[in-house]
Amino acid sequence: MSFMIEHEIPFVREMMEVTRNLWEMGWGERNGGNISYLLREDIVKQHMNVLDIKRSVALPFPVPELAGKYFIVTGTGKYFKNVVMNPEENLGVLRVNRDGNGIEILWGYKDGGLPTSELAAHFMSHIERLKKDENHRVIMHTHATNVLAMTFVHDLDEKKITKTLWQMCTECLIVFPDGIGVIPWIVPGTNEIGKSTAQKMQDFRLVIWPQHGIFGAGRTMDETFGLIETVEKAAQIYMLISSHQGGVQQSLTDQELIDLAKEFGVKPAAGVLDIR
Ligand code: 2HA
Ligand code: ZN
Repeated sequence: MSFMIEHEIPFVREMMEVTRNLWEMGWGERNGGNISYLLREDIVKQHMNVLDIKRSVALPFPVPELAGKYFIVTGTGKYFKNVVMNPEENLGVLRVNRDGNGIEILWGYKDGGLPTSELAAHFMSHIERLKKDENHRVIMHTHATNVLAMTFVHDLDEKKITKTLWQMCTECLIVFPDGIGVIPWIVPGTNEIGKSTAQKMQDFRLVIWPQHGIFGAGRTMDETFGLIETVEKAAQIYMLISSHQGGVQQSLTDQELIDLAKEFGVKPAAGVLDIR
């Protein structure tokens, strides 16, 4: 336990905290969910010897755009619940090699483990988000309960789902004015789901995987968690009102959403407010 309290590497501590929070929200059952966090080289060097490569592993998908970049990533098959008790087994720090066709593990995955099975989706999404925002850092995947439930009962058209979510809580439009992307159902852990997710990340910081969960992207752990938390809250309201006997009596109008956007200086994604 003292290890947990005394842990001194700030980015390890951030991962410990966020995995615990995701688990406590009930969105990270068993080994569900995964996180990757792009680290600054100078900060990694303050805490570990980056010349000491513990293991090198080939990547089945080349990512030359990420060559030389450092990440801390949750381990494949590992439980969010357990990260806080044993970060060195459940997390790993790695660097993408010079050719971008493999990773060099520098710390963690102590029992011989490997990074998340969704590494393709994470790395490909980082590439797309970095093109949009040089300060982008975090990709987070979790099995947010009501988002998942909503994908069974709501139209999966991304403009329609965005509009419904904006209508569920007044502040949703301000938090994610760009809206939310939705991919088709695809087998998880594949390069195909990685490519499809990353393609959506060109336009969105949030991507729904139907009947599975959600991906979020952001500059910090708090921002990324907050994005997902806001969508999940909206999805929860949707699920509550959808099953309510009295039905919906009133909702946010398009004019109210437009007024909101104007007041807060955000630009709502095109084509969403036109939906009737
Ligand atoms: O890590 O969530 O999508 C387990 C998963 C795969
Ligand atoms: Zn998943």
